[in-house]
Amino acid sequence: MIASVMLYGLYPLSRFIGRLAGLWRKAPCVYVNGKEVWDGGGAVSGPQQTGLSLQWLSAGDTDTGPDPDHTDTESPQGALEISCMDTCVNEGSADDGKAALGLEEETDDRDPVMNESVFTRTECERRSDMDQHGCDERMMDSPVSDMFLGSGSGREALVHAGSGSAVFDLAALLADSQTAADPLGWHFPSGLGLSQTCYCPYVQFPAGSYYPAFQHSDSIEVTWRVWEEFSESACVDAADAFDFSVMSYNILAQDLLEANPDLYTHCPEEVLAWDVRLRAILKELQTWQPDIICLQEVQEDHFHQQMCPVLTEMGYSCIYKRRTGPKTDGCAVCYRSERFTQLSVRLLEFRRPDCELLDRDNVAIVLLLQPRSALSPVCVANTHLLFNPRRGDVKLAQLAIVLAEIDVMVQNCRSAGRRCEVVFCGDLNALPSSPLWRFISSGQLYYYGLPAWMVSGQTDLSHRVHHARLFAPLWPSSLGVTDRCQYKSESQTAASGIFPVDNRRYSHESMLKLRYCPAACVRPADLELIPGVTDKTPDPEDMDMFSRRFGHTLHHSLSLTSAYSEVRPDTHTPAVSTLNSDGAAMVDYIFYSTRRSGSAGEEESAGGLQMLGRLSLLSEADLWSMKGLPNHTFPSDHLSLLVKLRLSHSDSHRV
Ligand code: KL2
Repeated sequence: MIASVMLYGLYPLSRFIGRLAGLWRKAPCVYVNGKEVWDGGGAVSGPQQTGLSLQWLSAGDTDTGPDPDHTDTESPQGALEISCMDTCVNEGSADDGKAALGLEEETDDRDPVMNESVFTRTECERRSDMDQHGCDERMMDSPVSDMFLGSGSGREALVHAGSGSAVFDLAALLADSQTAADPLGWHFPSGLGLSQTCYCPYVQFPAGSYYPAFQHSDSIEVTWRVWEEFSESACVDAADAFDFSVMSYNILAQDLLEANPDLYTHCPEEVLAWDVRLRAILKELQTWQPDIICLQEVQEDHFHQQMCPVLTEMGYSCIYKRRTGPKTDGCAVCYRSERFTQLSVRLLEFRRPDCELLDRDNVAIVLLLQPRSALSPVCVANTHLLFNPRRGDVKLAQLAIVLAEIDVMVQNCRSAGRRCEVVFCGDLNALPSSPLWRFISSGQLYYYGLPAWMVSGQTDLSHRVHHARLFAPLWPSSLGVTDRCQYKSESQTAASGIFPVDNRRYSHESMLKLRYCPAACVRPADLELIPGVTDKTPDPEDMDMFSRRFGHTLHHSLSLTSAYSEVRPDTHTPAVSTLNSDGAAMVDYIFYSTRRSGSAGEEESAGGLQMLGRLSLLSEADLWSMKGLPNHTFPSDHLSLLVKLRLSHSDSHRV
């Protein structure tokens, strides 16, 4: 009897009280490697998604794209060792390479998070296993870290101190930096931000249950960014194609970060330190090794002293263009020299002293790259357009200059009888579906009367009484760029403009432009009223016809598609590429030459690039569940964009 009372009465009661006490002690939340990060939002997955980035890594050096048979689901660490040895090591044995790349599991005795208050001993069981393997295997005393902190002795520091040959030791630095920056147990098994280990401290049965509570200590994996494959849409055999990857990444210049501290009040101080961010950025580049890297907000001194030497050692050739004016950052394009040669390059400054509209300091790089194993060149453009949400007029003019420069490269190729595909990357400071975005995607924009703030869609200023609006011409003809976003030919330059060509006679075209220009449509206050003549207001339909004819529509003739869509295809939540205290948005893009559709017969000669895959973006909720950007995983206030594109050889000779 007493035994029955104890079994059916006291035991459940004691479990119930115990569970209540447990709940009081600790809220049910998820820890990622020692940090409370996840409250139910975000993408949670099993290890199968890890395989996607492994496919990427293992296929990185070939032209054949990810191996569809590669379904390696072994432990992520082991898998990464294999794939990185394949892709990263140029010199030395595979073992040397593994060590040099710093891919051993890591540990750090200085970890402040590794204490009993965060993890119970049971919860840490798996982690301790990992740590034991990783202890002391990482490369120590990297001389490069000195250089990264600005006190090193330059390029020599990049060479591994102990090795006979001058083996580049970026990885030792990365291993060292990883452990210095990250808490014990934190690991990136297959790429930055991918498949981190999470610990779920409690899985509870409903209160009052007779069943004993699970003290569940298994880890789960949170895959923040997944590799999305589109290779099934590939129209061409891998053997008949040149596959290459492109990254666009605004890495947040440290000077800008420090100039706008209000944007980063949500961030713990340690994630804002440049040396920590630099290491994470380099680690990310090292992980993916894109064939072409387009960076924005690259601080000049950081680039020349720290990033360029490392990227050069990684096999990249780099081009840098600093902004004009006092701001210290700019754009960079780096390409893997073993895959491309450079045919030409243009460094663009948007500030034009003779043009009142173009008075901002943004820049762009446009270059023509020749793939080593393909016939036709690829034009790569990279820019960071003006931020100011009110100045859509300036953004459009800056964009038109980039498009005109791309057009020159494409036309030059055409006149040499070759096709030229285009990849246009950048932080455009404009939202998807904004007029600016639609202009790039559709090739035309009817802008007459459009409020300038509306162009980029960044803010809603409709409550304002006065709006600066867009009227023709958007920029003066002296800029030499037509409303088709092409440079004027000599004869066009001479014939254009409202002013007389020969200083004696107005051309018919000029007179028509005067008649229908906005100024001509404003009724003078003292205009004498003549019935049927001066009381007539222009017919909107007429206006529309004449606006279209006389330059109220902007065109371009490049056929471009955005690699990223507005919503995440899996969750249908808006995808964002940047987040700070002011909010989140998608402002970064990779546009690529569209494969023009036609009948089945025409398809083969349609040209264009095909997207084989891309690294997914995240939603705003995902990012806030990681405490916003930058965070311990993502070192900038932007996410990197990464796509894999296919250029087919069979199109190369077609123009
Ligand atoms: O939106 V950006 O961040 O593409 O990540 O581009 C600009 C802004 C960058 C270069 O000018 O500096 C940031 N409020 C918020 N962000 C600003 C501001 C501002 N007033 N000014 C510059 N930036």
